[in-house]
Amino acid sequence: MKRVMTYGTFDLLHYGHINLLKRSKDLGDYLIVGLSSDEFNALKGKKSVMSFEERKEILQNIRYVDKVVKESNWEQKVEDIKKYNIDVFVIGDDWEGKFDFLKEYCEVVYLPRTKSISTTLLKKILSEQESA
Ligand code: C2G
Repeated sequence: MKRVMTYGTFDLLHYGHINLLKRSKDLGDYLIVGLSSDEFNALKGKKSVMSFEERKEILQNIRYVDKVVKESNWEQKVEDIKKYNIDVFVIGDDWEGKFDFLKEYCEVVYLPRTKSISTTLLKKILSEQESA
């Protein structure tokens, strides 16, 4: 049983996220997502439209996702990899190189981001529609 883990905010879930989750699951048999808490998002300089609970509810209903745990800080990845016996850490290549220190504990894979879609773009469209 090959265990894969990824992390993210996954706000306003879109096909770029789904594409990442699908490819992550294809790297093994079991996929855990470390979902950024609202507090950790603030640390990342992000304010999500949907709360942690709402984002968690959506992720838990994605066929590729087997477990959702809370991501509360930058430091928890090593302990998560040990706690959940993770074989592969995977994340989008906007993070290329940033998590190479995890290679000591598991395989590290950076997947190409899906072009032309992002939460930021969706937020922009939503706010333009609101003000229209
Ligand atoms: N993603 C993607 N293509 C997009 C948008 C996002 O492949 N068009 C990927 C990102 O690369 C990331 C995942 O989807 O792997 C979740 O994206 P975000 O919610 O923006 O996550 P991020 O803020 O990058 O959080 O500790 C790591 C951080 O929590 C990652």
